[in-house]
Parts: sequence; structure tokens; C-alpha cells
Amino acid sequence: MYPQIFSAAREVDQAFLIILGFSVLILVLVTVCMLWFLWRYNFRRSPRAADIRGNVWAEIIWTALPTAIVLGLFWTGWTSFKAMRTIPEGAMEVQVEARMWSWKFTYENGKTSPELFIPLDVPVKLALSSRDVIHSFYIPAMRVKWDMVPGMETDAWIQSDTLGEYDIFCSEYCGLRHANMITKLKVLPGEDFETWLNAAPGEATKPRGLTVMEEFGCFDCHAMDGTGDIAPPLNDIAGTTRTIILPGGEKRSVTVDAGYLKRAISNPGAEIVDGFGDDMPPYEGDMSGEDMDAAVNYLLGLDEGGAPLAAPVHPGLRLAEEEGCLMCHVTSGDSTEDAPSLDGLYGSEIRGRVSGEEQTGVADDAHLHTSIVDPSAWVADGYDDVMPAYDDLDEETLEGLVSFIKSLGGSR
Ligand SMILES: [Cu+2]
Repeated sequence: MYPQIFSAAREVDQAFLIILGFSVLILVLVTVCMLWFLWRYNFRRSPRAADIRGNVWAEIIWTALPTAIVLGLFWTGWTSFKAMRTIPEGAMEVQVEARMWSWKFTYENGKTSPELFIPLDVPVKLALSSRDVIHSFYIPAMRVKWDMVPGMETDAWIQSDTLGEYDIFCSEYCGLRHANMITKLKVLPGEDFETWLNAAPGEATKPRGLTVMEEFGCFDCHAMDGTGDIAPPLNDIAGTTRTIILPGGEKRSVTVDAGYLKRAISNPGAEIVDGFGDDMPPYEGDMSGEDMDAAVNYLLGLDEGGAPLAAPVHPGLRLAEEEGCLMCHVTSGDSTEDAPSLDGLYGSEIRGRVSGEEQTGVADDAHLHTSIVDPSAWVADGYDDVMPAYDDLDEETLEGLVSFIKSLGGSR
């Protein structure tokens, strides 16, 4: 069975297995009886049919037994339903909003996210609502599936005993891009969740390398502001040249790269930076390979995967993610079959249909506004009129989205 991470869902699995077990048992029983009757009461063995009337015991058994089975199955279903419906007191609350074709999760402190983050082992109450049509919130790993009807607020609760990433689907057909309505449930350790929850919107979470360096006390001696009395400063050092002194007293100049930094952390005494003493302890064996990679990447201005840290992101990108624009539109490269690319769209010549009539135009500010608020007013060439109207956005969000599209460059 699909992995299951929710204790209350254990009862759902149990009820499912019990009902399945009974169904198989009854199927086997009926089949065996049928075959036996075929053999025992065929025409050759019993050419004359018997007409049996009034058997009180038979009537009692065939009434009582199925009733007991049905009530028993109802009971197993009912107890698991109750476990899923009884929301623990003091559960953390998250608003879940569905729209064609995206999800938006809003936390008690006002933080919003297109993915659902929850802390490990903490009950979470989900307040479910829909902005447009009927959707259904489905987390297979939680065995939770709940319809979301416009104008009606429903709730559900979840709790995870396992860290990791799990799928969230919409399980109610809700229009052409229903299949795009997929997101992730991310279960984090309590502390990491708090860090994520309290990070300002758009603010990157703390790089792991920085945490490692703090934990190992690197900043007790090294500074990050270019100053250094007892140890060389560590800011903006990638690719710079340093003079080092080898144990024999020979001076040499080295370029600060990953190899040098690893040597300097593992065994600093072997290459002492000119002008400083041999005071730093070797961290070889003390710092794991992973921690060292993280620290080195941080010092070189790289992310954990070793790629350059991304340039600051446009605040509108977060809005575009939250509002689900990026479920269909791409922000770099060519248009997909789902929707026109937003890359270089601003100010470019566009072709489309206005009430069925072919027209050409320019993707200016007014066009971008209209295309978000009332997408049916101008349908881009080669596409169907499928985008839902975003006529409930506040002015600030709308401006943010337009400015984000403009930031992607123009006149492709
Ligand atoms: Cu849906």
C-alpha cells in the first residue's frame, strides 16, 4: 500500500483492509457454494426439485448474519471516520485556498505559500475553501481527501510522523488544467519549520554553510567585514590571491578556491597566511565532509549544490507563484502548449482574438492588466480561452504581477 504518515490514517487503512477481507471471504464463500450446488443438485443427481417451505432457523440466520456483518463494517468505517474528524484542541491552523489551477496556503502569522509546510508531529487543522469551482484536497500519504465547495468552509486535520516530501493533488475534475493542480506537502523538523515560517517573504533561508561555520566557532576569530587582527577576514575571498608560508618558511601565493579552502580548514598549519600566526586548530576529522563542503561553498558565494547564489528575486515572482500563474506560464524560454511565455513579453507585438476577431496589438501595461483581470477579452493566437479571470486581486498584487512580467524583459 502507498506509504502512510498519519496516525489517524492508520485506522483508515485498517477499515479498508477489514472491508476488503470480508468482501474476499464472501466472494469465496458464494463461489464455493455455487459450485457445490451445481455439482450436488444437477439434473442427473436430483431430477425432481424439492419444494421446501418455512424454515425458521434458515430465516433467522440469513437475516442476522448479513446484518451483523454490515453493522460490523459500518463500525470499523465509523471509528476511522471519527479519528479523521476529531481535530485535536490547539492544532496549528492553516488556510487552504484552491482556485483554477493552484493552491495557496496561509499561516496564522499571515505568511503565504504555494506549498504546504508543516512541522513534524504537530497536529495541523486545515481550513479548506475554494475561490471558483469545486476542487478536492487530496494527500494520498495522509489518506485525507476532502471536497472544497465554493462558498462553503470545511476543515480537516493532518499530522505527520515522518519527515519528507509528499504529493498533494486536486481530485475533483475542475477544468482544462486540472492535471496541473499538483503541489507538495513538506514535513520539516520543528526548528526548521519555525525558521521557514518566520522568514520574511522572499528572504532566503540561512545557508547551511553559515550555520556550520557558526557552530564550529569560525567567527570567534574570523570576521566577515574585511577586518582581521588574529585571523584573515573571510568575506569576498573567492578567486583572490593570498600569500602563504609553508612549514619550511618558503612563501608562495595561492588562489582562494575550493581546494585551498578545504586544505586551510583541514590543516591550517601547513599553509599559514602571511601576517597571521599558526593559531587555528586543524578541523580534519572534526568537521564532516558534508559540513566542510557547505562551509566552502558558502565562502565561495555558492549555494549548497555548488551553483552561484541566485541574484535577488523580484518580489512579483512570489506573487506569480502564489497566484498560480506559473502553473501554466513559463518565465524563460519558449511558450508551452499551455500558455504564452512571459519571457520578453512586455512591449512586444502580439496577435490575438478579440470577440473572435483577429487583431494585432502591443503588450503594454494596459494589455497586461486586462489579460490578468479579464483574460477572455484578448485570447492570444494559438491558445484557447481557458485562463480563469483574476478579477478578485487587490491593486497591489495586480501591480506586483505586472511589474514582475515587465522585469522579464521586453520586445522579444
Ligand atoms: Cu481542482
